[in-house]
Amino acid sequence: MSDEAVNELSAAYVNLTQYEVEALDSVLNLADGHARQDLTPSQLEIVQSLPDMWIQSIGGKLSEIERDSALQFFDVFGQYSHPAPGTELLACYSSSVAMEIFARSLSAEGLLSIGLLHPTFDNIPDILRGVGATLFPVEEDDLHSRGCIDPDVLARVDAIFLTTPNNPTGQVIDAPMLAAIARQCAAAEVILTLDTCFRGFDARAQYDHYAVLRESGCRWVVIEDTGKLWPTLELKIGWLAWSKNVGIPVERIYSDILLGISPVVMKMVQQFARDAKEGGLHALHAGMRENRNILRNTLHDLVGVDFPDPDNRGSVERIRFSHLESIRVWEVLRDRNVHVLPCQKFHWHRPDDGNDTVRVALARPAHKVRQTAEALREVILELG
Ligand code: EGV
Repeated sequence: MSDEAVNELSAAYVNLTQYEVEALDSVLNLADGHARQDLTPSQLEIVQSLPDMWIQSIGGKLSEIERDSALQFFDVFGQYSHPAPGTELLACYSSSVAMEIFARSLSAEGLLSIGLLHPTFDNIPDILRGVGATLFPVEEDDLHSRGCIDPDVLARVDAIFLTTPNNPTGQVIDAPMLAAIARQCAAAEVILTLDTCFRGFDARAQYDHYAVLRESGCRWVVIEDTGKLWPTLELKIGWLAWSKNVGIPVERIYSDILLGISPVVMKMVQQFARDAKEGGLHALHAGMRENRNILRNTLHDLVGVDFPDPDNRGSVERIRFSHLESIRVWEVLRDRNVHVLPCQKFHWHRPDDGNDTVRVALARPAHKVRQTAEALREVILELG
């Protein structure tokens, strides 16, 4: 394909979500990172008890329902320091809504220079730019080889925004590195923001982040998500947590947008988190491992095909081609009603970095991952 044709094809789509929307009605939708695997038997029981949760919620004390839900969720993922004195927590309809509230809170204080991880899912730069922010890339490879933020970036910004585990690479910021970054942010008086939406998939991301953040004394915001984990048909919570000393009006902006989310959803999240603790998390990790193996094993012998994220344990996997344009692979697959994502738009600062990769969602029934992998194999051989 000519450069022109490639640019034309990807310019026809404004963002990654547009590709995802196009895939929603397809049987082989491996585009979006939402959870679409089958319910386990014990999860199905929770779904069947939703009418009871509805009735129990009527007249229930909202603050207690919210506290119990948060405690169960933070506990199962190792965030034992939460809640702690000096911290706040509010529930949003989704993590993107939480990010929007965070972004507007920054802008209310004129804090509009933000260092953002590169690459990462493109609705994050879009939300931040939507409130007028100027973005500075925090290059992921550089971040991990340094073990901290580039001082040149740190000096320019009011806030740092990092996704861990990252989407789509799966890279995790470990505890020593988080401590180093938090100390840097404390010293530079920069707000440290973490998006931990994919935390649940990776035990390496389940050390107690809130203890590290508190220890550092930095000002921080964390966005947690229940939406990527469990197949709950878009019923989910984006938790927005922050340190009381954060210095931006998070609570006021939240109140402009939301009074609160449904107690039914809070109770549902609590039950899915309890189930995760009682074996569901183990099953979730095993399911992702199985699907990742299916994809890798189906394609591993093809010349010019590799997997750039060997350590990724998240619910998405990138595939890289030495000799093919990702947009062409995406297009031919789409014409067969098989949907994945071309990766250009994850690279919000340098889209060409994604010319050779596609992302495949793994939170699907195994047979759909297998059929998609087989279709990918055919397409790669045909185009090659
Ligand atoms: C992924 C899409 C938007 C996002 C999907 C995602 N949400 N656009 N508000 O949830 O990796 O596919 O994160």
